[in-house]
Amino acid sequence: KFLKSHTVGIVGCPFSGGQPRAGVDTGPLELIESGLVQDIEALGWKVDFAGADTLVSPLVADGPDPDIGKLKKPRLVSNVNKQVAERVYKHAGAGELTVTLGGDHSLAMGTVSGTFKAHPDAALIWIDAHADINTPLTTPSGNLHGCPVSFLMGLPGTSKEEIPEFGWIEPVLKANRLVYIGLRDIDEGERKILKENNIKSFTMHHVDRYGIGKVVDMALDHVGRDRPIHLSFDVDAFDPAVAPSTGTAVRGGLQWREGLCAVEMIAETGNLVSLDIMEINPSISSTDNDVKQTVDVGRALVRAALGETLL
Ligand code: Z70
Ligand code: MN
Ligand code: MN
Ligand code: MN
Repeated sequence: KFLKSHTVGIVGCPFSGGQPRAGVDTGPLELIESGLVQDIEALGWKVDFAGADTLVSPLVADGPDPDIGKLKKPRLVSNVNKQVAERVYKHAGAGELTVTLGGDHSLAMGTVSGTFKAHPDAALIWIDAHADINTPLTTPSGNLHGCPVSFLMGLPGTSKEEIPEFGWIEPVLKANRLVYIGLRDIDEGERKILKENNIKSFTMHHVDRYGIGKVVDMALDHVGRDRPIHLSFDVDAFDPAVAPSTGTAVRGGLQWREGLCAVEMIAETGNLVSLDIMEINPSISSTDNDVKQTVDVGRALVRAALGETLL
């Protein structure tokens, strides 16, 4: 409905600067090397990907980058995301379905900016253990992967006047176009923001209570079933037993089929225009199988998003 060609544009983002743990920058290459491109082609899509050696770069600081208030590596995160926004827009503006491989979740500043530039009426579905809606004023950690949504909404503390370093980010996201699924680790300041802005949030309590199918139906009803969808999926939404190789695993998460069912239902709308797979960290594992399992679930999410069904 909203795509001009049956083509997937892949944006690889080997970036870890939005959080403290090394290794999440190797997530994209692990996904590519696992056979993700072949998976996508086997589902009948063309792939627009410049190659693993041209993942968005350079993802390093090009000068001193002192904290701004509590925010860590602010210029680095901003500069990287500005590049990511341009790359995503290039694909989305050409009518491709964009798949961005992270990298930490601060990258959603760029992916959502790029998607919404091409699809201003889009909705954002955020599947995550965390709300990632801290502002520069509320963040307890200063880690920018906990903040992307506040910048996209233009919440207090994120304006050009208050923090010109992020002035390129337009406040494209309205509260009623955002819905969360899977939340279970929310900071006090975030809780207040979610309530004050009436942001629809399906926590793990709702998943337990209603089941994932009903939750996704309610989420789609809330944002509207006839607009483009950007799905930003943080693999820590899964239970640590399903996706162990991630920086902030929180117990009590989605089971394998619950996460995939959610993505299958979103794919079924035919409205998906952009997908993020974020926070796979191949450096975090306690058994030999942890990385493979986490990469496998990431690949399975992409296939589900592109129309793979069980039958
Ligand atoms: C916390 C913060 C976060 C992911 C951790 C944690 C945020 N709310 N996001 N792991 N993916 O630091 O703002
Ligand atoms: Mn393209
Ligand atoms: Mn996240
Ligand atoms: Mn998270």
